[in-house]
Amino acid sequence: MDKRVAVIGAGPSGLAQLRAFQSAASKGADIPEIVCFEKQANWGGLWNYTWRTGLDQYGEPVHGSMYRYLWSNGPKEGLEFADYSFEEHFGKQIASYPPRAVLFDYIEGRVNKAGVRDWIRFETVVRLVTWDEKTRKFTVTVQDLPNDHCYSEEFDNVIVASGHFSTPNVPEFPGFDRFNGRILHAHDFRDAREFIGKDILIVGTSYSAEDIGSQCWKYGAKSITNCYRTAPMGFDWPENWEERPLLERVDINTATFKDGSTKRIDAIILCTGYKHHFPFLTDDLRLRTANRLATADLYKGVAYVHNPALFYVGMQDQWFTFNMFDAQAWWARDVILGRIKIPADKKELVADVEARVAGEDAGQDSYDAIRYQGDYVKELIAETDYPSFDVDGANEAFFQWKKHKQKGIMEFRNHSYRSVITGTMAPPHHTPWKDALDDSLESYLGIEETPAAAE
Ligand code: FAD
Ligand code: NA7
Repeated sequence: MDKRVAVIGAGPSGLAQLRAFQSAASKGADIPEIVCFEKQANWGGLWNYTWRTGLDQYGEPVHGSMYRYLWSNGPKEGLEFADYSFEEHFGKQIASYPPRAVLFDYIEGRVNKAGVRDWIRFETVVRLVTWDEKTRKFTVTVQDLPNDHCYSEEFDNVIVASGHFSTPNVPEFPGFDRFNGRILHAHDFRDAREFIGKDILIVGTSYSAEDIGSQCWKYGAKSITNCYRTAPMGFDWPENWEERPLLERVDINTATFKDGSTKRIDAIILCTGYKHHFPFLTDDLRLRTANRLATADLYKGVAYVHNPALFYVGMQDQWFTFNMFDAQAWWARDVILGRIKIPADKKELVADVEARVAGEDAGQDSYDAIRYQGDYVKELIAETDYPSFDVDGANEAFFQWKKHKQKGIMEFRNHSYRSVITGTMAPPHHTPWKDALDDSLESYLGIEETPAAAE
């Protein structure tokens, strides 16, 4: 096949795309030339931890938003690859909420096995993508960062897999310029030990707020206060954690909230979400969407309605992650291979998006949202040869997870669930989450360090 396909990003979504094409090739399909551009020096996307914040060694915005001591915030049974189980990777079943390093190892295991590393040009940032209506090709301009060299190449398809939890949404509150403490966004949070003994204010009520607050609590912050714009999280928090209405202003070291109450604080962590940000795409190609399950302008949640030669993988808000990226990547692959036809009439593409938006809006609660995204995964899988798996079973793991969080927000990670890929029950972890201060792979898997390694 003389087609060329560019994949932007080698995080879980981009790697799913590479694995999808490699899987087809291994079954005898004639596949296009695949070139994946990754601005970091290694793959794994957000799971590739960096201590850096701000700008990297080349002056590029640091992609990483993950922090030390991060453990999976949902059960691994909800994200397991259908073609590469945890048991296949680790040689045994492991507990249900692995720390970052363990999940990185798992993500890497599948693509090492597939042998696709050579398809990736690392430390190469995509600067500009343009479309030529006459030639019906994309021109992708990149910068090879170590060699400080820019060049352009032509492609028949572009798959954007650059993630959307990297460019922070940073609101400002009155008095920030006079606050006598640190103000940071979750994107720049790295080590909870920085906040030992401190009174922390967290703005926001979603995953980052819950988890960064829990980290700070676990590693010894004096108190956690989180404030909400819409509604409190409502968990049964430890006694040194409270929820207040939204911040109104800060004065030197005091926060004043919408209900007029005040609190002395040492640091403010803005857990206020992220922006879909694609500075490398021209106006006609750039996805503009809110962070939701039914993204704007993506037919089947993947093909860009204004130019279906362009695909976006992983742009939805996420209950399902790795297995959903797989479902999308297999589907995009099959369009490119000519196995799936996208309707020629744009009205049909737009109608598909509208139906997805209406479907999401009809849901009443997060249980409906999980089912909705599960149904979406099922829909895509049914159209490709991605191994089918028990999506309802994965939904069930999410439902249990939500119940476990309600029961004990600092204990939910001590629970275990059954794999929907191998049917095996996960063992309980050897140490309760709140007491497990070492987040290394060795510690989690119970691997004894050799004396040499420990030195
Ligand atoms: P990313 O992982 O963001 O990867 C995108 C890649 O694109 C990066 O490698 C980046 O360097 C590259 N890139 C970006 N721009 C360019 C460019 N211009 N040129 C070249 N390369 C580029 N999910 C879970 O399932 N479980 C969890 O516990 C979990 N915890 C999370 C915790 C945090 C703090 C965050 C922020 C997210 C978490 N997620 C979690 C969700 C996460 O989004 C997914 O797990 C996954 O990382 C998304 O993969 P991705 O490939 O779409 O994006
Ligand atoms: P989310 O899930 O997008 O949540 C953003 C939160 O920030 C949410 O609670 C918002 O409140 C709040 N927010 C946003 N803007 C403001 C302003 N201006 N003022 C007050 N509050 C605001 O982002 P997360 O970082 O928590 O999670 C993203 C991913 O990272 C997720 O997949 C996890 O796995 C990890 P709202 O409810 O809209 O009032």
